[in-house]
Amino acid sequence: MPANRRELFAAVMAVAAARRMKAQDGPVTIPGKRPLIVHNDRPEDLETPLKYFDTWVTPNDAFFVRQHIPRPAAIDPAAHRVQVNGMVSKPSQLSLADLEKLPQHTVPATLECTGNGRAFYSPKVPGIQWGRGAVGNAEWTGPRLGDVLKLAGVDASARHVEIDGADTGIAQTPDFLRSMPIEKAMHPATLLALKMNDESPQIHGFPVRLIVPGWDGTSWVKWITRLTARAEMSGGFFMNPGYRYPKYARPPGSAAVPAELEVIEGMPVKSTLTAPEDGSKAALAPLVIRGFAWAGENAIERVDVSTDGGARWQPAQLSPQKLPFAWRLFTLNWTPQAPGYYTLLSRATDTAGRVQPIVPAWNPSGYLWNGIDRVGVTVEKA
Ligand SMILES: Nc1nc2c(c(=O)[nH]1)N[C@H]1C(S)=C(S)[C@@H](COP(=O)(O)O)O[C@H]1N2
Ligand SMILES: [Mo]
Repeated sequence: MPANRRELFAAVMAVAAARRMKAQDGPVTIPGKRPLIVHNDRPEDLETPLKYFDTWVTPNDAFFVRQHIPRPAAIDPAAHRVQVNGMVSKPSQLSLADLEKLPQHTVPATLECTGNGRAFYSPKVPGIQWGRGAVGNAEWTGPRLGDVLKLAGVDASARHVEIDGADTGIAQTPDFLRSMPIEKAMHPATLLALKMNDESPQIHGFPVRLIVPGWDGTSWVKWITRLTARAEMSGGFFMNPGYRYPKYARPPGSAAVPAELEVIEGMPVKSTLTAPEDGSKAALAPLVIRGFAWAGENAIERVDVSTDGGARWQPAQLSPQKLPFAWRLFTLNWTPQAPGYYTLLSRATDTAGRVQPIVPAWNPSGYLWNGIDRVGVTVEKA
C-alpha cells in the first residue's frame, strides 16, 4: 500500500476503534465500582447515576471519578512516602505509618468536580459534559495537613503549599500539580485522608489524598507524594490557565479575558434533584421528590421546591446534618392532582444567605454550574 493509503487506512481504523469504545457505553467494569456513566474510560472519568444518590454518605463503589491523566500504577503502601519540603526547617519523608501515628480526624465533606453540570450551559462549552453526578458526600479520615506542616517546622513566611500526586503528565497533558494558600492548608478540616467512609480510598487516591472541605474537587489532590511550602502560588497548567473563573461575567459565548481569570476557591450554593428523574413517568399517586443541597464552606439553611414551574414554592424537609462542607438531603411529599407534564424545581439557600440563581453566570470553561435545578415528569392516570 502506498504511504498515503496506509495512513488513511490507519485513520479509518482509529475512528472505528473509537466508535467501538463509545458503543460499549453501558457497563464498562471498573474494579470495585458499580456501573457508572462512562465519559472516558482511560483515564477514568465516571459519573454517578442519580439512582445511587439515596443516602447521605455516597458509597465508595458509587462515587464519581475524575482523572486528568492515567492514574499511577499500583502503589506499594509499605514503600510509599510523602515528602515535606520547601520552606520548612525539617524536611521529611513520611511513611503511611508516620501519618497513621498522628491524631486522626474525620470530616464529612462533599466533593464536587468544578465541571459538574457543564452540560447545562448554553451555549455549550467544550469539556466533559457532566450532568448532575460529578459529586458525592463522604466521611474522610486522616491527619490534618496543618499538623504535618507544623511538624516539619513550616516557615512563618510560607504563603502557599504545593501538592503533587503520583500520577505524571503524559503526551500533551502536564503533571497534575496544585497549590493552595497557607490559611486553607492550616485549616483544621483540611486533611490528608487515609480513609474514605472507613475504607481504603482506592481509585480515589490511595493511599493518601487531600481533602479541602468546601472547595471544588480540583484542590483535592489524589495519590499524594509531595507537599512543598512556598512563597508563591504554583504555576503549571492546572493553576493557570486551567481551573480559573472570570472575575467579571461576560456575555455567554465570549472568549476568556486572561487578566480577569482567578483561581477557584470555595463553592457556590446548589441543590440537585435526584428523583423523579428528568423525562420520567409517574403514576397519579403520592410520590416523593428527592435531592441534595450543599454550599461550600457554609451549611444549608433551606431548600424550596416548586411543582408548577416556579409559580409557587414549598419548603422541603431536610436531613438533620446542618454542617459546613457536607450536603443535606431533602424530600418533599407531593400528590399531583391531575395527569399531565410537570416542571419540578429546587432552590437552596445557605446559612450565609446565598440563594441558588435561576441563571448561573456562563463562563468559557463551564465551571461551577449552580442553576436552580429543573426536571420534567409526566404524571399518568394509574
Ligand atoms: N493526582 C490527581 N489528583 C486529582 C486529580 C487528578 O487528575 N490527579 N483530579 C482532581 C479533580 S479535577 C477532581 S474533581 C477530584 C476527583 O476526585 P475523585 O476521583 O476521587 O472523585 O480529584 C482531583 N484530584
Ligand atoms: Mo474536577
